[in-house]
Amino acid sequence: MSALIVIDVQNDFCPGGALAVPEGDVIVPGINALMADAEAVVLTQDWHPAGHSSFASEHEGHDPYSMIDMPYGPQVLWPDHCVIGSDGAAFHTDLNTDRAEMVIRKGFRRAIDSYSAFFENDHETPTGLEGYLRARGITKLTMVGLATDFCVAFSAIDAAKLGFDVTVRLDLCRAIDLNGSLATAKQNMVQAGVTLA
Ligand code: VGL
Ligand code: ZN
Repeated sequence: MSALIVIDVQNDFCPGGALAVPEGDVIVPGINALMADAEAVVLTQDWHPAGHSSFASEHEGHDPYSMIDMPYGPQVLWPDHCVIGSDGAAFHTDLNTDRAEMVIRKGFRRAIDSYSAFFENDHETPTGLEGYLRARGITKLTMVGLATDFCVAFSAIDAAKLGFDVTVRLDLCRAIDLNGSLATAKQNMVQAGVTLA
C-alpha cells in the first residue's frame, strides 16, 4: 500500500509568509490533484512554540539564515515561523485537507528542531510516523511539499533509510536554496536511494 506525504504546505512557507519559499503556493493545485488517486494521504505541519530555539530572534547577534551549533549538531537559524495556532502555521487555504487521514506535527519541542517527518534533528527522537505507516501496511511513499532542500529532503532520506520505497515529485516541491542547499539535498536524496521524479 502507498501513501502521499504532503510536507508543510503552510502559509508561512508561501509567498507573504514569514519564511516564504519562492513559488511555494504554485504547487497546491497539483498536490490536490494527486490526492484524488492516493491510497492514503498524510499531511505534516511545522508546529513551533513561541521562542523556539530555531528562531534567530532567540539568539542575540545572530541573523536569520545564519548557522549555529546546537547540542544535536549544526542548525540554520530561521525567522520566527509556524508558531503553534497562528495563521502562519495553518495549511494554505487552497490545500485540500479533507483527504488527510493523519496530520503529523513536528518541531513542538522548544530545544530541538524537526525538519524530518520521522525524526527530530537529533536524528533519533521519533515523531511516530514510522509506526503509523507500518501499522497500516504502507511501504511506498510519494512526497511533495515545502521545502525541497529542508523538510522534504530530510523526510525522504529518513524514509529511505527506514526501508520505505520513496519517490519525491520535484515538480510538486519548491526549495529555499540557501548556499547551494538544493543541489546538496538532491545529491543526498539520490545517495540514500530516493527516486527523484
Ligand atoms: C522548514 C525551515 C524551518 C521546512 C521548516 O518545512 O522545510 N524549513 N522549518
Ligand atoms: Zn520550522
